[in-house]
Amino acid sequence: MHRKGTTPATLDLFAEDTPQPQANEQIGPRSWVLRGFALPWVDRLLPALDSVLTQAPFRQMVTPGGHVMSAALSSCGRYGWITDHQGYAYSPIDPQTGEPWPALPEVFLKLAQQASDEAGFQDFVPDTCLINRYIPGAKMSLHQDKNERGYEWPVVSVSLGIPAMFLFGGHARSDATQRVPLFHGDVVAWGGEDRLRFHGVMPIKQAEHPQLGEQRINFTFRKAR
Ligand code: MD3
Ligand code: FE
Repeated sequence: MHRKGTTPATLDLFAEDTPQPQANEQIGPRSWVLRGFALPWVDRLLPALDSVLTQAPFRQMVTPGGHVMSAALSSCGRYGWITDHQGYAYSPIDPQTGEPWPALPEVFLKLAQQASDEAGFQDFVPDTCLINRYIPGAKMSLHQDKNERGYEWPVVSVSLGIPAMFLFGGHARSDATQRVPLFHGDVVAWGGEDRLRFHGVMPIKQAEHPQLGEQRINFTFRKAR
């Protein structure tokens, strides 16, 4: 390996042992995958997540149609996303504890803001973070995020743990979907004309992550109100 001394014939910027900054991947006009963006944050995210889950444990919720969601959910921030036989809603109170949701940890907020800046959405101040936990076999059917009061703010999603195949559709449920693999540390941010695109998560394949074990955890930051 040519490191010092004479002038190299070719720069070794792309040597195998040189970690490459990963290019942001554009998956829609205003939708970006920021590969590995959350990796430097993980060691601060996990203790904050533990604290949130102590106050608001994961639970499985029922959809208005009477189906039990395969992902287990919790929330933090001023509002939490809930579903029951009555419908989907944002609530300032966790119905399971009768208490307000845990505050949005500072490290969650800072990560969401840095990621939204990177994707071209300035001044995003989320007031809710939905936390989804997938075990192998769990999925999320194609849907739109439309329980928020307005759609002028982006959505930022952080993937941790075992991989998922994300489905990115169009504005009609029947539109073709792109499949986007999401790995530990990847962040997806989308807004503007892409804000109401259909999306979902294919059934999670069995795998084990060294830090998180047999699970995938996703944070979804939104402005509900
Ligand atoms: C939409 N959760 O909770 S959003 C949800 O992996 C939800 O748990 C997903 O959808 C999950 O409502 C993460 C990921 C996402 C990524 C890119 C999109 C949704 C998108 C682009 C356009 C529209
Ligand atoms: Fe969604």
